[in-house]
Amino acid sequence: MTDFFANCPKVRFEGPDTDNDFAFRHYNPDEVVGGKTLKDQLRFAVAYWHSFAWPGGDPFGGQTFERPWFTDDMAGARLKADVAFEMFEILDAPFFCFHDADVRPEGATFAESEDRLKEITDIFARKMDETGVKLLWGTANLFSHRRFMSGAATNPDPDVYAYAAATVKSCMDATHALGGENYVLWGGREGYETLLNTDLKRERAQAGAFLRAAVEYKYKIGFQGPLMIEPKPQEPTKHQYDYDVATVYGFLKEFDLENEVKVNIEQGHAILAGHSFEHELAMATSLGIFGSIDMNRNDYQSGWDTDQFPDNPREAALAYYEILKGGGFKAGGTNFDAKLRRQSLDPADLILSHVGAMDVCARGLKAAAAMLEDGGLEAARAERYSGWDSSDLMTRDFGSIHAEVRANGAGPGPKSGRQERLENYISRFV
Ligand code: XUL
Ligand code: CO
Repeated sequence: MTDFFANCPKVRFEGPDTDNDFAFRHYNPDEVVGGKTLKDQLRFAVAYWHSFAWPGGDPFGGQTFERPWFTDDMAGARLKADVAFEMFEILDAPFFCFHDADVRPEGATFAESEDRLKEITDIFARKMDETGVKLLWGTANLFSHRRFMSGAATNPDPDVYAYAAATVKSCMDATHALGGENYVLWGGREGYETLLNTDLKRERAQAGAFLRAAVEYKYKIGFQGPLMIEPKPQEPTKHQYDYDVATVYGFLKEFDLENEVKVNIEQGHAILAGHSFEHELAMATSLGIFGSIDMNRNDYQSGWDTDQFPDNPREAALAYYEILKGGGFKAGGTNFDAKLRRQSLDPADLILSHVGAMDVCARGLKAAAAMLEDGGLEAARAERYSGWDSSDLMTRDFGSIHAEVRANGAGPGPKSGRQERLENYISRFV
């Protein structure tokens, strides 16, 4: 045991009336909602990078957090792993997610970096065995190191493509060895700063070839989980190729990968793309590529990716509504790709941020399940489109339609979309 969380008791469900900060008010992992326990519906994961590797910087200032493991050596990496698993146990978090660069210091060579990753993932394997915590997904950090400044798969230099491919192979191996349930590819710097120096067509072809090689490697090693792309429109680059769900789907279609790769959708990225989270979720479920979520919001005023813990039950309800309507999570889950505010220095802040987020998600999921069971939204939708149930228009040509419309006189009368009525309906459940 480390003493990092010495003042943080284990968090348990105590119900809405408790005044204990270190308690869940709404997340009772054993409560059955929509046919499954909340633990199995929500499948919470802690993100290693923001909770344990992020130093607290922003564009105007550097590190604010002082963590005893910020030593950039393997002793620090081992201490970080100890503290991380202590936090998973305090929260009873069923899953975690990590990038290679979160868990080990960079080595002097590729081989040294890979050996260090292996040493830490061996420690993870033992700790996962002892605690029952599982890996929701693994991923590679192909964006922080300066070698990736002009992209990874889409780099103009083929040697960087090779380094990125070897890195993804090592991270897929690590994820597979740990029984990870998914593997994520977020195209950190797969985009451009200026079109003036960019060959769009070539870069997209490189990204397609890279993704195909990842899919082939998945089959080669017998990895069962989905590969997932995480869409994001911009930041760090001015334009990212994986802009949003619809763009990713077009990309997958172009390279014949739409049946092989799913999406990990982040609320903050949806907002950056000018969408709502539920729009991106509905798009993915309707296209059959929904995989998992990163449940972290952005600030609606600041216009950049602030990665904040969710605090809005209504937004959570609308998101989980789309997820449950689509059949719920399969291999995916709810990852908190969220970081503390840089003034939140205390170890307790790390715990309480997750406690609040887990409660907000539980409230959202319960409201979503109740709305689905009630069926009010689906009934209203079915009623709105009911004219199509008996219509053959989509199989007919313009000539016959035109003749019929001419013979029918005045034409159709508009009907209310009833938006406010539906918004009031949501408010009944949240
Ligand atoms: C960046 C982001 C990443 C991915 C994993 O905005 O969301 O942390 O989730 O690389
Ligand atoms: Co994310």
